[in-house]
Amino acid sequence: MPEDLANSLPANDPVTGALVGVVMGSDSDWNVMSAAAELLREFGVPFEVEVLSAHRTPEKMIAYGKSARERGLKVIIAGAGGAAHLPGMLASVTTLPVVGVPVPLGLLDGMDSLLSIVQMPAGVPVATVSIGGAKNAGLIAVKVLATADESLSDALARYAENLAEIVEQKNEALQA
Ligand code: RP5
Repeated sequence: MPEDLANSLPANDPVTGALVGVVMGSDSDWNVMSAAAELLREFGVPFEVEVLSAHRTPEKMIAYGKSARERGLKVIIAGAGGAAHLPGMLASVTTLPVVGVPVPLGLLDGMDSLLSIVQMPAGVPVATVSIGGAKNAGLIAVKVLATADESLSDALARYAENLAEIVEQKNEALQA
């Protein structure tokens, strides 16, 4: 793992017993992908973080995808920018759900990333979130895990209630 990425990881980032793999094509994607890690940490979901490139480290990427289920992962969140082939290639070698995060780069505002992740052929789905939508990718992973975990389901309900409360507080502030 690149040193600057390692340095920016949460101090209590759990590496063993991970249920979610947060992977990205480059350490330069971390400024976007860290939102997924933060969300998972907020819900207490063990996760791992890895840089894997469909183009620069293709064999490592395939090995990661092929071993993910047997290593205990339940969901993979994959972010990439530009010719963003990482999520789709991982989806092609694992039965786990893959959530794709289009990372915006400098020139095309992330439309290139979005289209190259979302336009998968029938039979090989990637659950694609919005451009830069790593937080929602984390929430989708939590929701998948919550199908078999009542405490996570309760935590998601509290999260939704909190969102509603924030809206009400903003409404009250507008009336003041
Ligand atoms: C993609 O190329 C990565 O996911 C990243 O978004 C983009 C640029 O990578 P770097 O040149 O910054 O390493 O594969």
